[in-house]
Formats: sequence, structure tokens, C-alpha cells
Amino acid sequence: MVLLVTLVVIAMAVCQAAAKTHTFFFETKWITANPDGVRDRQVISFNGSWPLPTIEVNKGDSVEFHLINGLDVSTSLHFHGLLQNGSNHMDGPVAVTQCPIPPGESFVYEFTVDQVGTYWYHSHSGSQYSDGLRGLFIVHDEEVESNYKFDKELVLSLSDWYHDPSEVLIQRQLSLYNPTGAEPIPQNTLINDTKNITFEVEPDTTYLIRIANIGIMSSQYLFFEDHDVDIIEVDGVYVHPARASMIYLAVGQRMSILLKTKSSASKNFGIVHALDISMLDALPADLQYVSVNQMVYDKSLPDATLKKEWLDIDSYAPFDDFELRPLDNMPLLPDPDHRIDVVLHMENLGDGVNYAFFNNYTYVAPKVPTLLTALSAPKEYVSNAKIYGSNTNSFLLSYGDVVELVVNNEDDNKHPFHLHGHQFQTIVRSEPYDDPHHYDPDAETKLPEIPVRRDTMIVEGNGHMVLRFEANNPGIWFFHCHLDFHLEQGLALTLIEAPLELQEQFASKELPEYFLHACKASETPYKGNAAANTKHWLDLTGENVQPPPLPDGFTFKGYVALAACTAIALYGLKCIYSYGMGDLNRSENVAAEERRMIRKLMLKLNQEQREMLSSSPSTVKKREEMRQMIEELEELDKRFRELE
Ligand SMILES: *[C@@H]1O[C@H](CO)[C@@H](O)[C@H](O)[C@H]1NC(C)=O
Ligand SMILES: *[C@@H]1O[C@H](CO)[C@@H](O)[C@H](O)[C@H]1NC(C)=O
Ligand SMILES: *[C@@H]1O[C@H](CO)[C@@H](O)[C@H](O)[C@H]1NC(C)=O
Ligand SMILES: *[C@@H]1O[C@H](CO)[C@@H](O)[C@H](O)[C@H]1NC(C)=O
Ligand SMILES: *[C@@H]1O[C@H](CO)[C@@H](O)[C@H](O)[C@H]1NC(C)=O
Ligand SMILES: *[C@@H]1O[C@H](CO)[C@@H](O)[C@H](O)[C@H]1NC(C)=O
Ligand SMILES: [Cu+2]
Repeated sequence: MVLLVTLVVIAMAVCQAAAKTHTFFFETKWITANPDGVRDRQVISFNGSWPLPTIEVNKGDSVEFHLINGLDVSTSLHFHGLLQNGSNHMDGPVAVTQCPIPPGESFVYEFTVDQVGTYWYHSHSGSQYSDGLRGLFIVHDEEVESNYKFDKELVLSLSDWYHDPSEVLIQRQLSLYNPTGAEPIPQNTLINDTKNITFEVEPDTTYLIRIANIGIMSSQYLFFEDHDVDIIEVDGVYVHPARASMIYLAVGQRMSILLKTKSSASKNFGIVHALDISMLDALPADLQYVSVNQMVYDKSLPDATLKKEWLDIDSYAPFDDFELRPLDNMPLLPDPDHRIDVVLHMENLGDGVNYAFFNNYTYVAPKVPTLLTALSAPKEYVSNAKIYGSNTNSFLLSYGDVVELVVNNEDDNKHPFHLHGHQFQTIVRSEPYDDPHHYDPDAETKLPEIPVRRDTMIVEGNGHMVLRFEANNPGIWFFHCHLDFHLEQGLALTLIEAPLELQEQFASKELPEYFLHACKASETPYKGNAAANTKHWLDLTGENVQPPPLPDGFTFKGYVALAACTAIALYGLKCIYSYGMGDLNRSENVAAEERRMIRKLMLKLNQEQREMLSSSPSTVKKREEMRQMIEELEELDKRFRELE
């Protein structure tokens, strides 16, 4: 009898430790929320609840996430940082690995988690996650966690917050009235999807705090007043503890820290987070870019208050994540078998919109999601990068290759890059510069022996970075700026990793019915090359491509006139490219009407630029561009008046 009981107890213990399947059924729905206490807005809830839940699983567990789309727009879900090894079709980015999930349809994200640490999930459909479709995803593992001593564990999220819906923000960003590509500025910042939180602590206690920046635009600084912390994890990679007084997280990045409380305290302390305002094109006077929350030892003690020096972001000195060393001591990967060099720049195309480019191509989604091109292609074509489209920035990788990805940034902004399907080693990361400094392998003296690994890393303005990883995860993996406005401007490339091996993986398993159903319901072709051609695989006629360039010699003058002309075209009138209006060939009445409208638009644009200039743009270059534009507009206006 005793033996039997013992056996049952052992069996139960084994059972508890065994892998579990976590099943979720959630319906996305618009609801009204007011997380910053300033303005109501529509957010995307799960079954009417928002903020969205933190999902916690153990290493080895499986997830079966049923997503029912109750929105009036299509959606998708990406589990950020999960490698989806063997389950590429569950990765989530629309047009890369799946079709959009249209309103009223559902989808199941099914995968096994073979990783540890702090992750998050978010919509990967346009910039929809700024509407609140994002939450944390934590993977526990006793084995790795036992390397650190802590008493309690909690999560914390940071994000920027906009009062306008993502659709409006993107329209504003990708507009010919925004020729400098200035990003919309957040109205607020949130911590744990709210403001002014209180964290009641016990003395002499070590807290493991998992932090994620789930914003769409701005990096954040975070510190605990008068408390140093130990960084122990970045992006799912546990590291040798590193002492820090302040941390910095770009959008998409995560960190775990250990915070040890004092044995006694005579006051309460601030939990301070601040926007990296150098990423904002202007600093509106009413933007509260530093927020103070309470770390409370005792409610009867005085609260922390904002210190004046905290407003001086230039004096902030956060811990440099490049210095972190993974706990597994994984050494620098050997010299690469394959190197991809990309140059990043931003420029206006013929529609007047400001786009982002890798090697002169801005990413344009293909007609067929790239994974479905790879799975439907005949063997003789699947390894030919051409079939994936000429505007998808597709790069082919062979199985087992050590790959080096070099990003040379010719833009004066910093960009947080995220790679799907891998945790890469960051082996070089330059300082910011005033003018572009490309990576020069010969000038590099020493690479780190044990480089930091993560899935999201910042390249500095006009600087460069070099990432290394092994092509051991067959799949179609997106590499893109996580600053969502830039992603919408086309700052992305596609890795076609080991497509033959990928086809083999899927030879033994069918794509689920709901997966193809999303394609049919959204009228997305799911076979063929990027142009959906299933007969002639190298014929890309009809594929989606970027707009034509601005005509030669076009400057601000040019696209201001173009902006006006295009707007006029919306009124059903014919329009021309050149700004002088000299070669107009139509009745004088029509021309006069057009001139009036053009002047009205120019004055509006001029006014907008003046307002932006007066709210102190961040870089000299931006200021100069705006000033130049105001001048051009005034000159144009003068010419128009002469015509009257
Ligand atoms: C959410 O709603 C769906 C259907 O609308 C339902 O099937 C599901 O059980 C609900 N989930 C939760 C967690 O309430
Ligand atoms: C947070 O605190 C600040 C400063 O005390 C206050 O102005 C603001 O209204 C508070 N916000 C919320 C949402 O409680
Ligand atoms: C933040 O919110 C989560 C729930 O989403 C909660 O578990 C955690 O304790 C909160 N953190 C703090 C510091 O209040
Ligand atoms: C991009 O275009 C510029 C100007 O036409 C050219 O100088 C440069 O070599 C191109 N870059 C790449 C990587 O093709
Ligand atoms: C994916 O799984 C294969 C085999 O199970 C393994 O060899 C490979 O290292 C894994 N790749 C990644 C990126 O974890
Ligand atoms: C200008 O208009 C005239 C008369 O309508 C027409 O004959 C001529 O072809 C037009 N020229 C151009 C360049 O469109
Ligand atoms: Cu960017």
C-alpha cells in the first residue's frame, strides 16, 4: 500500500514536470480604453479585456493559440523572439509567412517552445500593434533560473502611447505632406499599460524583474532611484550578471534584472522611465518624457518626486548591452561562409512619400507570402532568389552556413533591427557619426570572444553593425526595423534560409486547413512566384514594385509641386509633374482653379513645417531640411502669385 502511494506520488511529480499544452481561445475586439488618463481611444482587446494577458509557460511546453478575428480589419500574431524551429508557418508576419486573417476568420498558432526567458507577442499586420494588440510571453526554466538567486518574480512593460489609431498614424507617415519622413510623436508613455504604478517592496528581498519595451517608436531608459540592478537576461539569452545603474531598451528588446532591496529605508524611491528623445523629430512642450513611479518600502514614508536632473537625458549613461556575455559562453562563430552587406538610406520616391531602402530597394510585400512561394516552387527554382520578387530584398542562405549580416546606416537616425528565427551574435556595433561610416573588416582590430546574442539590436545613426548567426533554422525569416513607421516605409529584408530543407520539413506535414483558408478568405494567392505566376517561375510580370523615382533634378520644389498636383488629381483634374505650370494645356479656368488649390496646400504645408520647426527638431540636418522647405514653399508661392 505504502509502495503504491509512493508510486502515485512519483507519477504525479513526473506528470507535473512533463511538457504541457497551453490552449487559448481569444477573440480580438475593439474596446475603449484610457491607459494614460488623458484620452479615451479604441484599443484591440481579447474578449473585451485590455491590457492583454501575460502568457507564462515552461520550456518544452506547447502552445495552441486560437485567434478569432472580431475586428473590422485583418490581423495576425507574431511571437517575438521565438525561433519557430520547424514551424516557420507559425511565425506570423503577413506576406512573409502567412496570409492576413480577415475579419470574422480564425487561425491557430501552434508551436512548441524550446527556449527560455522573456518574449512578447504582437500583431504583425501593418503597424497594428500600436493599437494595443501586444502582451508579454514568459518562458520559465528551473534549470537556468537556478543559476541566479532571487525571492520573487514579476514583469514590467514599457511603451510609447499614441492617441490616434495606427491607420491614421501610418497615413500621416506615408504622406506626400510629410516629405522629410518625420515620424508621428507619441502623446505619452506607459508602464505596465498604465501610468503612476506603485511597486510595494519588502526589505532585503531580491526581485527578478522581466522588462520589455512593447512600444512602436521610442527607446526607453529605466532606472530604480538609488538602487543598482544586475542584468541577467537579454532577449531570451541569459548572461553573466552585469551591474547597472540604468538600462536602455529599444522597442522590441527585453531584459531581466535582479533588484535587491535595502534592509531599511527612510523614504520611498522612484521607478523612472524616460523616452529617448533623440529619436523624436520634435519635442512638444506638453510631452512628459520622464515618468516617476513609486517603489514603496512603507506607505507612511514620503513618495519619490521628480528630480530636476532626471530631465537632462543627455546626462544619462545606461549600461551598454554590447558588453554582456552569455551564460553559456558560446564563442564567436567562425569566419562567415556568406556575407550580406546592406546600405540603409531614406529618400522620396515619385509619389512624394519618404521611403526607407536597403541597397536602393524599399521592401514591397509580394503578392504571394514568401513562405508559400518557397513551398510551392519546383526544386529547380526554389533556390533562385529571383522568384521571391525584385522588391522583397530576398537573400538566399545555404543550410549550415555561418552568415554575417552587415548593416551600414546612411541615415542619421538610430534603428532597432529585429531578426526573426535567430538569436544573432552582435560582433561589431559602431558609435553614431555625423556622416555615414561603413563597416571596414580590415580596420576592425578585435572581435569579442564571447559576443552578446539577442534578437533585436540598435544600429546607430550613420554607423554600422555586424551580426553573425548559423543558418540552422530552415525558413523564411524577416529582418526589419522594429520602429514601426520605418517598417511601413519599407525597411525590411527577407532571408530565404535553406529552402530545400524547408520543403523537406513540410513534405511530411500538410499546411493546416485554417492556414490556407485565411489565404482564400483574404483573396491572397498562395502558390507561385512573387507575382503569383505558377507556370513561368522566372516571369515576374505584374509583381508589386516600388513607385518610380522622382524625375531627375527633383528637389523639395519638385515634390512640393508634385504633392499639390497629386492632391489636385484627386479632384478629378489632370495634372503635370513640373512645378512651373508653364506647360499646362487646358482651359485657363481650370488652371486658375488648380493654382488656388495648390497655393492653399502649400500654405498648409508651410504652416506645418513652421510648427515642427518651432517645437525644436532633434538634428541639425532636420532643422536645415525644414528651413529649406519653408523657403522653397515661399518662393513657389511667389511664382504662383505672379501668375495670377
Ligand atoms: C473568448 O471568446 C471566444 C468566442 O468569442 C470564446 O470561444 C472563448 O472561450 C473566450 N475566451 C475566454 C478566455 O473567455
Ligand atoms: C500620474 O501622476 C501625474 C503627476 O502626479 C499626474 O499629473 C497624472 O494625472 C497621473 N496620471 C494618472 C493616469 O494617474
Ligand atoms: C505589472 O503588471 C503585471 C501584470 O500584467 C503584474 O504582474 C506586475 O506585478 C506589474 N508590475 C509592477 C511593478 O507593478
Ligand atoms: C544605390 O544607388 C546609388 C545612386 O544611384 C549608387 O551610387 C549606389 O551604388 C547604389 N547602391 C547599391 C548598393 O546598389
Ligand atoms: C533547429 O533544430 C535543429 C534540429 O532540431 C537544430 O540542429 C538547430 O540548431 C535548431 N536551430 C536553432 C536556430 O535553434
Ligand atoms: C493641347 O490641347 C490641344 C487642343 O485641345 C490638343 O490638340 C493638343 O494635342 C494638346 N497638347 C498636348 C501636349 O497635350
Ligand atoms: Cu528604423
